[in-house]
Amino acid sequence: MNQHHWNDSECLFLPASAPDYLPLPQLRSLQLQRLRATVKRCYEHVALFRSRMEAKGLTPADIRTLDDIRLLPFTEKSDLRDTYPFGLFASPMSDIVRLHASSGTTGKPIVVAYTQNDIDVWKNVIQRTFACAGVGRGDIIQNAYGYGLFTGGLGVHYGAEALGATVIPVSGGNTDRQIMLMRDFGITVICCTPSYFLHIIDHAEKIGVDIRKLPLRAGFFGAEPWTEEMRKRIEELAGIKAYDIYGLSEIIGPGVGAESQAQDGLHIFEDHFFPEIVDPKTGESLPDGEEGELVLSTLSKEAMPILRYRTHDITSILTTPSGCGRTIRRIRRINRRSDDMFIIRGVNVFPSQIETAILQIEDTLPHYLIILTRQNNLDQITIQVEVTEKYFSDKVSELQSLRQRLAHAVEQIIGIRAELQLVEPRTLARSEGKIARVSDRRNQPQN
Ligand code: DLL
Repeated sequence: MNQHHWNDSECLFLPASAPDYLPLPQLRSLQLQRLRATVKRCYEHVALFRSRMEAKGLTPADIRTLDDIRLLPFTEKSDLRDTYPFGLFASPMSDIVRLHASSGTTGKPIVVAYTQNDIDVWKNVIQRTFACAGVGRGDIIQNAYGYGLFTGGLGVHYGAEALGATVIPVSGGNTDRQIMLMRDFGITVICCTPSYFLHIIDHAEKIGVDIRKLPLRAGFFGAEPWTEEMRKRIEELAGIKAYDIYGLSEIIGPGVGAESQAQDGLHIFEDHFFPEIVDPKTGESLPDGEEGELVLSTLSKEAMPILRYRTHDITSILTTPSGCGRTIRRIRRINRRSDDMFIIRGVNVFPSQIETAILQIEDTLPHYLIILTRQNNLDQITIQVEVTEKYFSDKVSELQSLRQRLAHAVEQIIGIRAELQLVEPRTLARSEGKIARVSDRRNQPQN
């Protein structure tokens, strides 16, 4: 192997995906060089990072190896809130070309910033996301992620254009129009949340459009957790390949990681984002292969570099090489967050476990809602699931038996009995963006 050293200016002359295949020593040396520059930038330009490092007696010169990243303090979502709006910026506003913000369910949103270089990196990682799945020039991409302050729409948009594909900036919502465009424009690739795509599939069927007969061949689904069982359902129902795309605003937006055609985990574009796994309780670093919380550091961000960001997303770094030959590391599909978990009668439950259980049973539709209530001081869990039409015309006994099979499948996975309510198709609320799968009514007054 030649000992050529990677250098940023060469990006311009190489295919966008070249860093995906770097020999590991080169990748690690590039990461170290960029980590050291990032730490220096944080220390010199961001008061919060400097004071945290000083409190630990650290200066940028203490980061000598990649493992030294563990010496650095963590960054939490609350740090972004506490420094609202611009307190973590490491560039003057005159160098910042774009701001995005999270919707923020409570109080102020989280604000994130980009220089032109940051936007170029974002384009690069989205190009690599699409390239991972064999999508490129000639593809017609319907981008149904929300445009606006959310990073999904514009983030995917510019990368798709840079790829040379045709982009339809439709944004989320107006499902009739989504389906019309898909058919009339010969869309080959769709990007949206998995829950919104389920709604599109369902609505298409209702208005008599067979998605399976359209040129659509791939979808890039992310921004919310979804399971392997959901992937199977989507691929079968729509006759496409369903790829997982991961990202978060604090790090860049979509494009932190993506699946390749091997569909064997998400490649982290680790020349720009350094992944670690830590024990969510103790913050202790865990070795590759072990499950824990994903912690990410940006390696090339200028406007808002972040050190060791606690994502709360639970995964592990995969240790076997990918079938696609990329050398950058992969993480397992993220189907839960440490703060998604709810506790029912002392048992820890994640919504994804319930999704896995109910989708194993044929005749369920991939639309469900988990409702938590409290009766006489005892927590109850009710799962509403849509099931195919035929159950509502057939004998009641069949509905009963399906209900029992579902209750059993759920109990097998979560260890406690849930109340199953089978409902007719299209009765549960649909989402055009991120869906809320759990309705926690435990603190509501009982009637
Ligand atoms: O959701 C960015 C994005 C847009 C990703 C479009 C993919 C596609 P945030 O709104 O900041 O950013 O939400 C980030 O969403 O920490 C995860 O908990 C969750 N998430 C994102 N992608 C996935 C995925 C965008 N593929 C938070 N699987 C993250 C599971 C995901 N969870």
